[in-house]
Amino acid sequence: MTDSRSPANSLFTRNPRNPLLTAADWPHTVNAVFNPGAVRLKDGTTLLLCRVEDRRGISSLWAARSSNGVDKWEIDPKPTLAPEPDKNPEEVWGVEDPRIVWLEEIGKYAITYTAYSQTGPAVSMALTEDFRAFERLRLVLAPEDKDAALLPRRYRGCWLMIHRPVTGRGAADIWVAESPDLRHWGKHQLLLAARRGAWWDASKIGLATPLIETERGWLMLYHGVRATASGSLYRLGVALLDLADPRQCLMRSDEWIFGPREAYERQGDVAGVVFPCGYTIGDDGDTVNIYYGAADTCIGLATGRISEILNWLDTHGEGGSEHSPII
Ligand code: BMA
Repeated sequence: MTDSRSPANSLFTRNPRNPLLTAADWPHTVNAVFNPGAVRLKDGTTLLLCRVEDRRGISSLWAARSSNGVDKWEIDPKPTLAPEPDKNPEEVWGVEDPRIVWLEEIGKYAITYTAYSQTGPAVSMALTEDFRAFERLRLVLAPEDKDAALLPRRYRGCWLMIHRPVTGRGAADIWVAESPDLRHWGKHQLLLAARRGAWWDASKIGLATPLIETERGWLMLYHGVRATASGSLYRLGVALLDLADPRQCLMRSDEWIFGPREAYERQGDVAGVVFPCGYTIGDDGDTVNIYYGAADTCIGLATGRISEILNWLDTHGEGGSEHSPII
C-alpha cells in the first residue's frame, strides 16, 4: 500500500521490507520484539537495542546491528542488557523501551529505560561505550515514570532529561528535569500536556525518540494516546523546543503525523500501536529514520525529512507556550 497524499501522511514512508525484525529472527524462542532504541555508531553501523519480551512476559534488551540499517541484522546471541533482579530489585519484571543518546562530554552513550518494578514502571539509566559493558546508574526517577531521554549536552551547566511521570490529573504529560551529575534529578517542570476531549493525544502523551537537533530548535517526536472503545490508539505527533532553552515549547502539531495503518501495526499483541524509541540521521543530515515497535509485536522503519517536518509544522503547528493546550 502506498502512502496517501495528505501532507501529514506523506511525512514518513514505511520501508518496503517492514517489518524489519520479528520474534522469528531471534536465536531463542521469544514472544515479541519491539520498541527499539537506535543509534548510528562511529563506523556507520546502525545499532538497535530491541525490547525482547520472553514467553513469561519479562523483557530484556538485545542489540541488533546492520551496516545499512535495513537488513542483514546481526543479533547478539544473548541479552545485551538483561534485568538483574537480584542486584537491582526494581528490574524484577523486566527492562523495556530504551532511548539512547551519545554524551560527547563523557564519551559514553546514555541509555534510559523503563525498569518494571513491583511498585510500577520507573526510569533507570546505564552508560556504555560499546554496548557490551555497562555501568548501571540504576533508578534515576521513581515510579510511575517512563519515556525518558537525555539531551546530548548540558544546558546552563545541568543535564536535562525529558520524562513522563503519571500525575494526579487523570492524564499523563511530558516533563523535563535537571541534574548536575546524571544521578540526582530535580527542578521538574511540565513541558507538554496531553490535550483533552476528542483530541488524538488526549489520554496520555510521552516522548517517542530522543530529541532531534535542527537549526530551528529541538524536534520532539512524541506519542499520543487516544482511548477508544476497542483499546488505546498510539500515534505520533511533533513539537519544537527552543534551541537556547529546551524547557520552552515553541510549536506543537495539531494533527498526528504517523499512526497505525498496515496489518502489522493494526494486529498483534496490542493492536493499533506505533511506538518509536530511536532514530538515526542519514549522511545528508536531513533524512531521519525512525525505528518503531508495531503492535507491541515487531519492529518497523519509517523514513522522513527533517526539513519537510519543519515546513509542515509551520502550517500545522500551534505556536507559543502561551497556548493553552501546551502547558
Ligand atoms: C506503553 C508502553 C509501551 C507499549 C505501549 C503500548 O505504555 O508500555 O511499552 O508499547 O504502552 O502497549
